[in-house]
Amino acid sequence: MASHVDTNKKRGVLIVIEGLDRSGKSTQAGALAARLAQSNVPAKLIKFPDRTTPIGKMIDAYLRSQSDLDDRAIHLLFSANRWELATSIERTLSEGTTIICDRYAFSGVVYSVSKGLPFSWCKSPDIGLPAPDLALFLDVSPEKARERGGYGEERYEKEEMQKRVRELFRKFVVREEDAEQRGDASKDDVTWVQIDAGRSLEDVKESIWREVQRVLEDAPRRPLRRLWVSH
Ligand code: DGP
Repeated sequence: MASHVDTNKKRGVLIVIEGLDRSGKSTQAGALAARLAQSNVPAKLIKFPDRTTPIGKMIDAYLRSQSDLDDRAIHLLFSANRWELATSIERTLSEGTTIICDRYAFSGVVYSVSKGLPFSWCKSPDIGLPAPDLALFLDVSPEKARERGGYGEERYEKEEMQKRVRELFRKFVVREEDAEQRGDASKDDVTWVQIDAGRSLEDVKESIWREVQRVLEDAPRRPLRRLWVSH
């Protein structure tokens, strides 16, 4: 972590919100940012992919099917887009500001594995990123997503793809819970919470807030970890 940091200051907490398209991720991320502000917790909302950077613009063109790229090449671009912001994420956290991150490396893995790339290959470029203190998986059924107006026009917004993505997100959650129960030292050390995002906006907000209050209490006492690095 950066050397200019005031060591008496409590660090911010890295909260990642993951989920399918139409799960309400971005709405909930915004609502959480507002609630943190009301509670006088300094917080910043970020989103991946960040389509404003040069790499982000290539990703945007790919997602809108304006360009075609090899599956591995686009995977690496999504990862590079996260690495572009890694230093600024660390600095922000060390200055005491909490970050709410709309999608992260787990999206990176599940969307590419859904296309047939190997799981461990997909994880490798993101190894060492700042690890979230809490990862929330907003789970919504394809039926619910359809009720909400279905998917949009972008490349991955197809029901078959979304079903595979959902199963893979669930595997992240279950694998970590199993490892926790076995006391497996090689576990990822990411605290996953699955949230039923098929409920009302208010109910989902309350569930998220409960989890966030807990992590705001606990996480600043321990150093920020690195993603998928054995500790
Ligand atoms: P969003 O802006 O949250 O709607 O995300 C755009 C799309 O990109 C969405 O279908 C999910 C997908 N996506 C997000 N992150 C990644 C990633 O790291 N890798 C891949 N392959 N897809 C991603």
